[in-house]
Amino acid sequence: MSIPSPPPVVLTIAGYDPSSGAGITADIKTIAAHGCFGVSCITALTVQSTRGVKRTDEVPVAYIREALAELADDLPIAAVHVGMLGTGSVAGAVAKFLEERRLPNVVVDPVLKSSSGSDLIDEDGLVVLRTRLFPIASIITPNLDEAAILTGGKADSITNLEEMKTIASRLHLVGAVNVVITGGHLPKPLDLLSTDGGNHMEEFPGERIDSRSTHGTGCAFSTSLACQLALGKPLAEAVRLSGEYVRNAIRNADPIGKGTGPVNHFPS
Ligand code: PXL
Repeated sequence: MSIPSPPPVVLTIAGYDPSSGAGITADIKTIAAHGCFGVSCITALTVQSTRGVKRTDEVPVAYIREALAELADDLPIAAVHVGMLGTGSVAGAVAKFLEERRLPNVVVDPVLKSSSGSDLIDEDGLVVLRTRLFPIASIITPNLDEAAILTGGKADSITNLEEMKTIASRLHLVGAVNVVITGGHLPKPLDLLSTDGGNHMEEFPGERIDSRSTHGTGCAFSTSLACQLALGKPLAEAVRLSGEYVRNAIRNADPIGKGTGPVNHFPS
């Protein structure tokens, strides 16, 4: 008889979306759907629904510091997902935690704005993201707009594969070790994985899915990636599986709310 092994513990460090489409409560659903055990640290509060973000509030930095230390002292964390950080002081506390603890499989989703256009990080936070979190991340997962803005460009400026490749190379120069740019909004959806300083690039074709239920796709992709890495999948395979996970979650979503509905992490 084999001894049952406990599921990998995945830590998500992210903001709170009360509607559970994005943020920490959605991440916990993603982690559970992968058979992992989710633990979390809230970085910011938002008031939002499927109709968009109405307000954001800070969480005390001392709370974040202590919550992260308590979890890391107790649990064998197999992967970390970092989402919305809100401010420079929060981002700094998260960076210090990751620099000191050197946890494996750190997936940093550089969340800049909500899909409804609200800023989810301040200018100081952006600096911490680029200078401290990118170098310590196993992989970063910007979408097209985030990738453009993080390299000094403008939203909506990346429209094809060649531009994605150029921007991925620039993200390595900014300090990222591995990069996956998610291109779900391209006419021909596609994710681009860039490793080895940009010397190796791999394309992962997606699929256009006509749906209003796309709230939380970025969180779902990056958290799924953390789970796949925690489960021991090689990076390229983990990226492919995360893309599939998100498409399946969109395809099986029920129409919930008056705006952009949440994806479904538990299709029946
Ligand atoms: O999708 C980005 C995102 C991440 N985290 C939180 C959010 C959002 C978008 O609204 O609210 C908490």
